[in-house]
Amino acid sequence: MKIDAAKVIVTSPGRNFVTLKIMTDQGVYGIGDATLNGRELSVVSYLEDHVLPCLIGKDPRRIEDIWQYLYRGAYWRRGPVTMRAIAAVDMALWDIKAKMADMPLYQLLGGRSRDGVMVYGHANGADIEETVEAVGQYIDMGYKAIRAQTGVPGIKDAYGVGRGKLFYEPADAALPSLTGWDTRKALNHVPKLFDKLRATYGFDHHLLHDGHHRYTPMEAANLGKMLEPYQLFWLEDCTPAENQEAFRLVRQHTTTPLAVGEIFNTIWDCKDLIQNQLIDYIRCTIVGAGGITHMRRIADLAALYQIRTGSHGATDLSPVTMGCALHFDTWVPNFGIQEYMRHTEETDAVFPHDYIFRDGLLHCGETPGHGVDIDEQLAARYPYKPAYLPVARLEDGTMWNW
Ligand code: GCO
Ligand code: MG
Repeated sequence: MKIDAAKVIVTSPGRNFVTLKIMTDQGVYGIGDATLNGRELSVVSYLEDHVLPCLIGKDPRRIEDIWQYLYRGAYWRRGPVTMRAIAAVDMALWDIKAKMADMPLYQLLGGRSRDGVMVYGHANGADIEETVEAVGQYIDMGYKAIRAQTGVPGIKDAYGVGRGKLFYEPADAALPSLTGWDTRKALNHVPKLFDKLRATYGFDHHLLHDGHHRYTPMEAANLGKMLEPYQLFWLEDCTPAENQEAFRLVRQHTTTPLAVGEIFNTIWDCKDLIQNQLIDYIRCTIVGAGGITHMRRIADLAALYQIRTGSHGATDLSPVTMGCALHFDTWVPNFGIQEYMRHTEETDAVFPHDYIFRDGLLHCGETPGHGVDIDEQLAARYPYKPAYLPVARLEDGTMWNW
């Protein structure tokens, strides 16, 4: 069996997606996601110019060997572009293998560990009142877990405030738009949101919050402490993780569970945080961290320390990644939670899929493969549109972490 053709499809049904399709001489094909929000075309080039020529003629059943070939063989290891390209190939090859086995992907991974996948949705609002209302809507829809973000008085476009009720799409302009940040104001305001949420809805639902890399370690520790009475499921990306020792400082001061990993690319980014038990949830995802093959290694390492998974699932991860993630989540023993930001109807139409939301859980389907396809004709109707993530500056103009 041989890979006889492969192509990269760029489409923008409301937002940009980069998709890899690998074809074989036996007529079976596989689909992978290679989307890197705001830097999409770099992965297109990496795949088209440097990966696809090496794939033609290879046996698609040798998933592990192809992974190692692309990782070790590049010499230049790791990084978001390389690892997304590898992830896309890996997803497509697992799709092919599962189709050939005539099984849904989770069966090949080891079978079902749970009935469905607990997801969290994004509730946000311009102020506390709006966010409280948005959380109520998710509760009414059956969600068991909800991430809550709110606008902060005095901060221009604080992180996490979307434009629609169910959708939050930060990559919103042809050049990066300017947002503001002020830690003092946020620290004054965020605990009030959770106070109000618990007073309104009680403690039956899981609540989450994303710090989006904005706080210094000591500020993050302070926030974690202030949030303790509200029993969060997790506080996410409370401080940047380049210096992983930063999490030790946060950890020493708070029992609020910590989650990190959406911008990590390999197990090496996770290793020290996991082995030193500085986090509770590892949030890498299939597209960001080298595909299913590599995510299994990360999850297994985390399991040794009772750390659970919490896959990133923002709208910039295409339905292809969501499909793969749900098969992974259905199998992985140390599953924690899956982020679920709904895609628009246009996106869902371009990527026909068999996963469904029911009673607060997402369920992967039983179609052989990962269960997500691409409608190429429809995709062609939505050409690429440059779209950047925002940048953030402090009040005095200093650049900050968006
Ligand atoms: C999340 C994330 C996203 C990112 C986005 C960037 O937790 O969902 O922080 O909203 O900002 O994926 O492309
Ligand atoms: Mg996040």
